[in-house]
Amino acid sequence: MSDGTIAAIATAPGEAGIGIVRISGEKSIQILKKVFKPKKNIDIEDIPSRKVIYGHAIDRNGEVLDEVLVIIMRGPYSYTTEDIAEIHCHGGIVPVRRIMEEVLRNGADIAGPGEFTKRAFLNGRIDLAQAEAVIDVITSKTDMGLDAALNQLKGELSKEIKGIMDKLLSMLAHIEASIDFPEHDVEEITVNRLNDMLISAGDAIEDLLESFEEGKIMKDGLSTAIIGRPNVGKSSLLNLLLKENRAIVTEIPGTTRDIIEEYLNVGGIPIRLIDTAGIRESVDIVERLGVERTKSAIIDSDLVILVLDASNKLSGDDNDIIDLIKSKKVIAVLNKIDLGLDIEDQYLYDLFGADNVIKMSVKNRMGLDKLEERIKGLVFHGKLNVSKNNLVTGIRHKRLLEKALESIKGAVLSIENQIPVDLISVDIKEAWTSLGAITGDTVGEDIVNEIFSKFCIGK
Ligand SMILES: Nc1nc2c(ncn2[C@@H]2O[C@H](COP(=O)(O)OP(=O)(O)OP(=O)(O)O)[C@@H](O)[C@H]2O)c(=O)[nH]1
Ligand SMILES: [Mg+2]
Repeated sequence: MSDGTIAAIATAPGEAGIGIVRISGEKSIQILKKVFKPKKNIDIEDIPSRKVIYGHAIDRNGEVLDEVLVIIMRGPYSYTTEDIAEIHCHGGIVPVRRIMEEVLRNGADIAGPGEFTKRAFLNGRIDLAQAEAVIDVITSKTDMGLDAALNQLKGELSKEIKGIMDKLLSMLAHIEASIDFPEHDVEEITVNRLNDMLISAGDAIEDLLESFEEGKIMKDGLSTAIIGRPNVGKSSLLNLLLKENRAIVTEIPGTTRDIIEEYLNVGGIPIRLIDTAGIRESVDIVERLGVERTKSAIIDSDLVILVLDASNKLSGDDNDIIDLIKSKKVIAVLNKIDLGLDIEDQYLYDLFGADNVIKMSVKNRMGLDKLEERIKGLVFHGKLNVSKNNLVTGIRHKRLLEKALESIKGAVLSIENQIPVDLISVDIKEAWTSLGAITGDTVGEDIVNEIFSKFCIGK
């Protein structure tokens, strides 16, 4: 059990319909008694769990701070498994702050980031993968990302991981038995059986690992950078894809100075679309910094849309940019085709593949369908495997799965080399420990703290 009673403003700062101050811990109801005066003459101790009560938040002199609704959720049937009290007031910065101050004055400590969820984990209500899913739900940028996070929150990923862990444990039990009864026959059977079980556990882990590429895109969107030299129509293309005038477009080269980022959905694929500053040698300091950001955006991107001016020959700047994106997945858009075709299109077909070169006129909305089709085609070979239940979306989970797989492969190799079975158990135990770090069974306090430090306050 965690100690102390914590409080936080659980809603985002700003003006809104309601704001919520949340209190969790032993003293929650005691503190509520001090800061809440119900309209009806009822004892706060008698308020049933999860019933909404109307009244006023008050300070120590009985002065009204705001008109509020209050809910008590008694442990263990609450988010943290502790007694929780929530005060719902008007959603302005001042009312929420006033009530929070009064709650702190009456003995609550300010909650750290994610401390409510951390308590839910430490008190055993959810495991670590589920706790991590909470932050993924809150920060989800796409519908698919939210669905994957909700699935993980339900415990589906944990169930699968725990299934593999149980298999590993039963292997360890087999090995124990073979050590206790070391007759030759027992050993033979155990080794064969062990080998099969290890391969099946390895396959299950590989399946999960394979889902990561997809899972990451679902969660973060396919990171797509629109790049090119100034004035070729990058921002115009962003606006066309978004169907709104998000970015400033002018005929002056060097219009976009900073990264512009928006989420959109292309044929079911979540995309994080990034418009960048046109790349060229420049003496302007602001423009030069913009170009630096463009270069980092290229490095971080999953896909690059290179925009070129179809009505002119490739310039030195174009060729420099082509050099920059050699190792990337690229779609080349030959824009301004309404002004004619003078660019070396054959050379570009050879360079990027004919399928990846698309002639467009953003001005006349020509070629958009083809571009969208191509984006779809490049991702998961055009078909999304959304039916799959468990997607691995977190890099922490991916690394641990890789580690577990490595240990299992080590064990299989040891069997092949006829290494004594009790030594093989070391690898199996390691695999079990790596998987356990996903669910939180085998994870240290420092890692737990690091995970929750990324949460927002009040969750
Ligand atoms: N004729 C023609 N003009 C276009 C087309 N697409 C964009 N333009 C024009 O090209 C100019 C530059 O467009 P932007 O979208 O601002 O170009 P950009 O690549 O973002 O430029 P920077 O931000 O300076 O790097 C504007 O005047 C657009 O109207 C097109 O398909 N045909
Ligand atoms: Mg621009």
